[in-house]
Amino acid sequence: MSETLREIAAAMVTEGQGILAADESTGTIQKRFDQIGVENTEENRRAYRELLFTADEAMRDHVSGVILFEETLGQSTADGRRFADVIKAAGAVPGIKVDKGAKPLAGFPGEKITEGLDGLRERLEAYYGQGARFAKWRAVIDIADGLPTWGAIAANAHALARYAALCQETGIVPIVEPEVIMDGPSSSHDIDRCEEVTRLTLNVVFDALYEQRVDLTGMVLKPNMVVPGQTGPQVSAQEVAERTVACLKATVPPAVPGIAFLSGGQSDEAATEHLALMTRMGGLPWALTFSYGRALQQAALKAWGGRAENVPAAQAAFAHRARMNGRAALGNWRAEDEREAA
Ligand code: 5MM
Repeated sequence: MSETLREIAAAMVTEGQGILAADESTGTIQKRFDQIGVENTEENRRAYRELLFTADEAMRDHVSGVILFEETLGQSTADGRRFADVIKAAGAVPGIKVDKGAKPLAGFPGEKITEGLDGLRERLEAYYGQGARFAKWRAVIDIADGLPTWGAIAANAHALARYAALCQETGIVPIVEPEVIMDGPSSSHDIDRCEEVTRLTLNVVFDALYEQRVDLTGMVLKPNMVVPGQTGPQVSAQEVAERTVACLKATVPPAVPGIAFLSGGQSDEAATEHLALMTRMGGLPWALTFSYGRALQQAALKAWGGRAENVPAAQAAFAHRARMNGRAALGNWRAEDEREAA
């Protein structure tokens, strides 16, 4: 029996579990490897991803899905097991980043458009054949003086909606990720500005999804939280949680089964605490969980440092963050839990 979009989406937001965003493109993983002095070779990328996907406790108990980069979907463990099969065996859903990255938007200085729609139908069919059951497309919305413009938001929303419709046609659940950036070139904005831009962006995105006939019950939203810019005036974790939930309630239809947040450059612990405070509020129409890249991987990358003998320590660091975020998704996380041995 083939899985329906609703079944896949429900599995992606299984209670107490979340999504590992391991879909760094070759350029982004370069930046991560530079921080730990590891050469960005295909074999090092493969070995690092193997470390994550074979971390038993984290994968089995706390990870509902993994977003892969195209190269990674075609890779295997050192002993020859395809990564998509390893992820499935752990009870998680394999997914694939299908956008081709954010490029300068013609006519809109300082703004970007995410590309990758040409040939997407054929690529999705091939990814399905390789085992992917969900996909991800990220739109980048920067805040700066006079930005974003409505034109750039609308162009990105249209692309997100066209991508989502193509995914659903192929039996693949789209993760729709409109990211209002907190750590871009100009990051001194306050939380009010982030809230205003996030609300506008989500409204325009859901309009576009409706226009393109996307089935909201067969998708997952991956938004930013409502936070101040990295160098802007900071606020309490409780305020971030309350304003994020208020913003989502005002913009995200209850038909959407789940919301899986990106971490966006927040510290590991802040990303966990914000999620815990939101889930603890309760009474929300959608499941809330994480789809973190940096906030799940930073500690593991550092512990690994590119050395085979550090794999157990790196897997323990990943398991710790996955456990903390799993608890946060249930609303059970407490700050003192962070002291548990990794
Ligand atoms: C893991 O990073 C993803 C890939 O980024 P590039 O396409 O720029 O290489 C990224 O899309 C990620 O899935 C989201 O931004 C969420 O990651 P964070 O680190 O913000 O939680």
